Amino acid sequence: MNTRVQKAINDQILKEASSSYFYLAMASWSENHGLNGTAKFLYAQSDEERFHMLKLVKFINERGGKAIIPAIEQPPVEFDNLEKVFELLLEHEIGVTESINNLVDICLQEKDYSTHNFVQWYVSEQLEEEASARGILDKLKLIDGDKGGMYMFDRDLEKSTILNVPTETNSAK
Ligand code: OFO
Repeated sequence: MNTRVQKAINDQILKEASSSYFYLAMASWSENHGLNGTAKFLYAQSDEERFHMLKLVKFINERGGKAIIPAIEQPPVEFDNLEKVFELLLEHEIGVTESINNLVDICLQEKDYSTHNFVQWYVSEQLEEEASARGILDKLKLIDGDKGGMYMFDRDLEKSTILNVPTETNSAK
């Protein structure tokens, strides 16, 4: 496997693993603040990021390269409020998009077209994830801390998580 591409994918493994841990910390914080629907959503996001990581690990290994399972920094324990949680999540996803774009660039520079093709899945995934985080943040801004609004928000997020539970056909996500 091209060593520069392999190094860039290994860097991405760390990013996806850190995302998974970051969202796990957010899920746990939400659960401790009575936001059970939000916690369910964030636990599912955390699982999704772990899957993104795993997909990269397998991609490298199946091509005769060597995937590196990285050490992960401890994520925060406390968050100011729920709006802050989703602001951080969006900021984080924007950073992940940048690093996916960088990976695409490296594939093109190295003329590694099969990895380039594989990485396109992450390009579309990032579009979806950023849009979802922006949508949630817009709702939270509208609610502006109103208790009734927060109750409905939490319930709606739980419903959307149940609807998006992976099935046999969409488990490639
Ligand atoms: Fe949302 O970061 Fe993975 O790809």
